[in-house]
Amino acid sequence: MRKIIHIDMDAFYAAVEQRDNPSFRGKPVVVGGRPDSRGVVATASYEARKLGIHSGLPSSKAYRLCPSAIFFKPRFKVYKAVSSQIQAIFYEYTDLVEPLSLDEAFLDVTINKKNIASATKIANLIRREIFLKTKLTASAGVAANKFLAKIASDINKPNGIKVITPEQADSFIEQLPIGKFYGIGIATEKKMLKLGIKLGKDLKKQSKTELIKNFGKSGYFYYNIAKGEDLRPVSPDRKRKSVGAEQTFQHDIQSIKHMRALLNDICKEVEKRLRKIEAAGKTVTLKVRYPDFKTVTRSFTGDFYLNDCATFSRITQELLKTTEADKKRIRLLGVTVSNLNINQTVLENNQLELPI
Ligand code: DCP
Ligand code: MG
Repeated sequence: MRKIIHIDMDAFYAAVEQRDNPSFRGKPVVVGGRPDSRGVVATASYEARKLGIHSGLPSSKAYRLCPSAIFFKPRFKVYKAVSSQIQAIFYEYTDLVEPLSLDEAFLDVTINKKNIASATKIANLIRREIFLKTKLTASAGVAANKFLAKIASDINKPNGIKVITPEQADSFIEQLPIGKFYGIGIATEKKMLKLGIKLGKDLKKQSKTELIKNFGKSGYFYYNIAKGEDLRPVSPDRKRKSVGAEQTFQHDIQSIKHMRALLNDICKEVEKRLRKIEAAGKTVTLKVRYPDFKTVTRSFTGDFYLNDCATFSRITQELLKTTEADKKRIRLLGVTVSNLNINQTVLENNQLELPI
């Protein structure tokens, strides 16, 4: 049996700002775009969350919800420095560390450098050390796999810990609303609710065949997690080489105008994913698949690091002209950005399909 810990910092960017500006502790703090801009909230302090402010909300709306909130521009350099500090703490216990972003990581402590048998004890030692070194709080989830550990770390946030023992796993999953499942996004949640799958126990009742019929390959994954089974290893040190998004269309696309619009949507998603990991890249690759599954790629490499949708859109529209898009219909479009200006470890999700 494995011992997995998921650690996640509390209100990360906002907590750093409150730490460095003590007069704003205990007050609603928003980090992200200015309230008078078209930007969005990156995160909000727990005081601001009580008023309905959350990540992804337009900053203008956050301002309307709480005009007295203090808005901060993100200081990525500082957040990255804290991230290095907490990672150094993780490595004191194990080399099996898999960061998902600046503020969270999985650790496999089944065998660990300090020979501590209790994963709960390790998680609490790590949380204490994080606080001593950074003056910031973290929450932890402890379980026998990544799926459960990730969900657990959210339960007693902020500054909390939740252990899900193998004995508790079944009843925990049965009562879990489908939207809380790690790996089930909003689009899948909606689809499941339509099918009457509301809680883990409803998912558990589904046969493998039924799930695969409704959700394709992901059906296997849903089938297993409903039973609390997740064999994915904690994979350390995955160097991210590219960021991309692609979409297979329900019907093959014929009109060039329509292709351009879809391409633009995909570029938007690529921009979003790059921003999430604060990356930019010099190479843009367009992938086109025709109805007969023949797949071609076209690339462009520039002199500068790029990270915005408008530029990606312009480049990929040009690249599209060098394919047979005007003669054939198209089954799939994809855009990938590589030659990145970062080399950080992140979750293996760079080619997730877009929700249609
Ligand atoms: N972030 C962002 N845009 C999002 C989500 C998050 O820029 N849509 C940034 C800001 C967060 C950081 O990533 O501080 C970590 O994300 P989390 O989802 O872990 O959120 P927080 O750490 O802010 O809060 P929580 O206490 O819920 O973990
Ligand atoms: Mg966090």
